[in-house]
Amino acid sequence: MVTTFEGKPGGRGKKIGIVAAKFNDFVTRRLLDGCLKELFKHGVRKSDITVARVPGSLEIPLVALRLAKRKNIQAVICLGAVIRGETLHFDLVAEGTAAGIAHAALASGKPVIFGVLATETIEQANKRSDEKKDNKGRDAAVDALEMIDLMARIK
Ligand code: INI
Repeated sequence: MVTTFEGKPGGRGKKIGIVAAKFNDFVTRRLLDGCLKELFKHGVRKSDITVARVPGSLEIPLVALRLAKRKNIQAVICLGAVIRGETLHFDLVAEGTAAGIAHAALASGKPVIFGVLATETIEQANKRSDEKKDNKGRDAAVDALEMIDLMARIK
């Protein structure tokens, strides 16, 4: 028999940290909004959510790890928007952020969810942070709840 583990995204009693970059705030505030609404929809209480705003995506990993190490936080959601400009900076920021967030998950042993957009254009970033349709912040909220449940099932 195959043993299969799968998490379900229940929000009741869940304690969540969110780290959201202020860089490209016109995108990240919509990601944060979508994320919060989705958490509330799943039954997460306002008082069980801690939000930290950081200057840019590269600052996300350090703060995500700090939050993930807190006893009263079960998962951290990272929100940012890296939009390609004319420089090499895009690759440095996008790759550094992704690697740092993965490190925060492994170093803390808790789910640290990658809700950072890396897009070629502003239009693509707008599309993936839409209030009504696609919203990566909303997806990240569901992923966090699902991962908390999955980790609890795999002892
Ligand atoms: N930070 C972002 O979140 N998105 C970007 O697109 C971006 N670009 O392109 O430069 C960006 N840079 C700032 C960076 O994350 C740090 O805040 C900064 O380098 C200070 O450490």
